[in-house]
Amino acid sequence: MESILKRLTVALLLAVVLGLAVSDKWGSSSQTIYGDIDGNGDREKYVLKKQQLQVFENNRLSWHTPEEWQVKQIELADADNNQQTELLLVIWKKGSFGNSKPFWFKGPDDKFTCHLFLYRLRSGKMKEVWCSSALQHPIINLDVKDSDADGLNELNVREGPPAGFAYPLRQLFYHQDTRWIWKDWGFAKE
Ligand SMILES: [Ca+2]
Ligand SMILES: [Ca+2]
Ligand SMILES: [Ca+2]
Repeated sequence: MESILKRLTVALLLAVVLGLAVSDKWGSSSQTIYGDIDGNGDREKYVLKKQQLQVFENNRLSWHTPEEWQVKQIELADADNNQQTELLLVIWKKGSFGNSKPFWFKGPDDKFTCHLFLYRLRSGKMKEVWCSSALQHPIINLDVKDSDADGLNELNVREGPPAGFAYPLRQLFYHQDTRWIWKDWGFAKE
C-alpha cells in the first residue's frame, strides 16, 4: 500500500513539473520591437503581449492581430530579399490554410495549426504579403539573418516535432534546426 502511495506521489510530482514546463514553454511571451518598416520616418512600435500583436504609430493603435490567433513570435526583417522589411508572425490558429481554402478541399478546416505570415506596412495599412498553409513542423523559434554572408537573408528555424496529439509535451523533447531561403513564391529548405 505504502509503495503504491509513493508511486502515486512521484507520478503526481512528475505531472506537476511537466505541467509547469509545458505552461512555461507554451505560455505567452512578451516582446516589444521598434522599426520603420514603411520608411516614412516614423518608427512603429510592435507589442506582442498575451499572444496578441498590437502595432502603434505615433502612440496610436494602427493594427492588431485577430483575437482568434495566438501569436508566438514576431520579427522585422527583409525575409524575401526584395530590399523591403516585412513583419513576420509565427502564429497558431484554427484552419490549415493561410488566406484561402482551396475549392477542392471538402469538410471542416478546424485543426489548430502553426503558420508563418508575412505582412508589409504600406501607406499606413498593414497588408498581407505571404501566408503559409499549416506547417507540418511548427516553428519554435525563428531568426532571419544572412547566415552565410552572401548578401541574402535566410530563415533560421528551430522546428518542433510534427504537430498533433500532445504536441506541447512532445516539443519539449524534440526539435531540429533548419534553414530556409526565399525562392520565387515561398521558402525552400537549404
Ligand atoms: Ca513608419
Ligand atoms: Ca522583403
Ligand atoms: Ca545568406
